[in-house]
Amino acid sequence: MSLPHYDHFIDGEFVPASDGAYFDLIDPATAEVSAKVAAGTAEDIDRAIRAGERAQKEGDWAREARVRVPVLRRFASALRDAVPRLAEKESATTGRPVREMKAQLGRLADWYDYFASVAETIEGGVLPFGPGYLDYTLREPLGVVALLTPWNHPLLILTKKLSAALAAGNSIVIKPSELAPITINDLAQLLRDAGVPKGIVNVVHGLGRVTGKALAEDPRVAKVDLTGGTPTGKAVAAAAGQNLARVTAELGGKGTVIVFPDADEDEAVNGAVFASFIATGQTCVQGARVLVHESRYEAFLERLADKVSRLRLGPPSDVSTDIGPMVSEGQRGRVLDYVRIGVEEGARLVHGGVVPEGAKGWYVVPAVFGGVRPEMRIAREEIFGPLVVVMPYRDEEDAIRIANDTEFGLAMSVWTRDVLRAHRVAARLECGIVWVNDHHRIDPASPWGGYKQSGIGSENGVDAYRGYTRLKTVIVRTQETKFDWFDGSDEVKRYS
Ligand code: TXE
Repeated sequence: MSLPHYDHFIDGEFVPASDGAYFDLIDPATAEVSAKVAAGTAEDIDRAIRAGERAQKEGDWAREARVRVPVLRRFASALRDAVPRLAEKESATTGRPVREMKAQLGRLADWYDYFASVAETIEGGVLPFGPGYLDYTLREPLGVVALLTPWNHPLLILTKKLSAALAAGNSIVIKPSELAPITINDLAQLLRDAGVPKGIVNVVHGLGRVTGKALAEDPRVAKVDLTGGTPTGKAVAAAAGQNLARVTAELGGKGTVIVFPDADEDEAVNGAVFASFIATGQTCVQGARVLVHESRYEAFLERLADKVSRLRLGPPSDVSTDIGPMVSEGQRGRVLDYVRIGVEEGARLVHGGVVPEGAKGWYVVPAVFGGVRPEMRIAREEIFGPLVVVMPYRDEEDAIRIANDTEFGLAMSVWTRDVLRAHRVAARLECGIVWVNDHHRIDPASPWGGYKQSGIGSENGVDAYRGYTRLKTVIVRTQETKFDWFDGSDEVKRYS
C-alpha cells in the first residue's frame, strides 16, 4: 500500500522539498510508518521567505485590515465545518484520544473570529505633541514572521500564533513539529480556499535542527514565535537576537495544583486528575505537582490514585479512551526514566509507571508518586508525560513557597471555597496563568504566557495582536509660520 505524502505549502502551492526527500511519520498507536512528509532544506525556507516578502508588497492585504477581516471570518466558518475531520486526523498523528481532540478543536475557529474583530476595531493614537503639531501613530505588520510549533497541540498552538499574525497583516512561514505536521497542510488548504493571498501563509516541514534553525537564523524574519522546550527556546531566541528579531516563546512548565483543606474534595480530586492527565500529560500547563494539606494528604493520595487506576488506556480513535499512547518512543522513554529516577530518589510509586503488557505503540500506564519531597528531580524537572507527584504542605505560606520553588512559571491552579484565600494566593504565585477551582481553560481574549524559564511574551488577547505590529509615529507640522534654522541669525530657536 502506498503511503500518503505531505508536501510543503509555499506561495499558494503544495510543493516537494528542493531535493525531493521525505521523512517518515510514525503512528504512535502502532509504531508503524503512517505517512511521508517533505524533509525541508534551507533552500525551501529561502523560497518561503521570498514568497512572504513578495506578498507583503502585492495588493492591499498587508495594508488594509478591511481586506483581511472578511477572509478571516470566512476561514473561521470553513474551519468549524472541518473540525470533525481534523480532530480524527490530529488524534491519529499525536495519539491523543479523539474525544479530547474534538473538544479542543471545537474552539479553534473562535481565535480567527476574535482576531478579525481586533483588527476591525483596534484604534490608533493621537498624542499630545504640543501646539502647532498633530502627532498620530500607525500600526503596521512586521513583515515576514516565523512560527515554530510543537507536536502536543499542533493546530491549537499554531492557531494561537497564526490568528494574531494573520489578522495583523504579516506574511508567515510555519515550521510545524516533525512529529505532528500533517493537519497543518489541511489548514493551509482551507486558508487558500477562504481567499488568503498566495505567499501570505507558507508551511515548510522538516527537522528543527535543519528547517527550524534556518528559519530562526534568517535576517529577513522580523519575529520568531515558538512553543517548545526551554533549551530550544533559548537557542531560537539567541539566533533571533543576532538579527534583532522579536521573540515570543512559550516554553516548559512544571505546573502545580494547590488543594486547600476547604476545597470540595471530590471536585479537587477530579480536577487534579484532569490537570495531570489530559493529553496523556503532554501539555506545558500540566498539573504535574499536586500539593495537599498534610491533614488530608494520605486520604487524598489514595483517592487520586484510585481515580487514575480507573482511566481507560486504549487506541486514540476509540471514544471511550482516556489515555492514548505517548507521541513518540523518545517521550515514553523519558517518562520511564523519570519513574526510575523517582524510585531511586526514595519516592513511593503508588500507581502505574509501566508499559502495559503487549502494547505495540508508545503506551505507558499513568504514574502517581507519593512521599515526594520538593527537592527531588521528579518534583522539579519537566517530564511532559503521564506522571504526577503528590506532596504535603503545612500551611498556606508553605504551599506558596513550594509552588514557587521551581525554575518554571507557566500555570498553576488553586482549589478552595474561600474567596479571600483564592485571590490572596493567586496574587502571590509566580506564574503567568492561575486558575481557581479549574485547570486548562483557555480563551482567545485571555493572555497566555510564562514567567521565569517558561518563556517570554504572551499569546492571546489584544497585546498578542500588538506584538505582531510595529508602531510608526507621524509628526505633522500644522502651523503656517515659516521655519529656517539656517537663516543666518544668531537667535536660539526651538529645534526639538
Ligand atoms: O520540542 P522542541 P520536542 C518540551 C517537553 C518535551 C521537550 C522536547 O519537555 O519533552 O520540550 O520536545 C523546533 N531551531 N515541550 O523535542 O525540540 C522543532 O522542530 C529552530 C514543551 O518536540 O522544543 C519544533 O517545531 N527550531 C512544549 C519546535 O521547535 C527548532 C511543547 C519545538 O520543538 C530547533 C513541546 C532549533 N534549533 C515540547 N530545535 C510546550 N511548551 O507546550 C527544534 N526546533
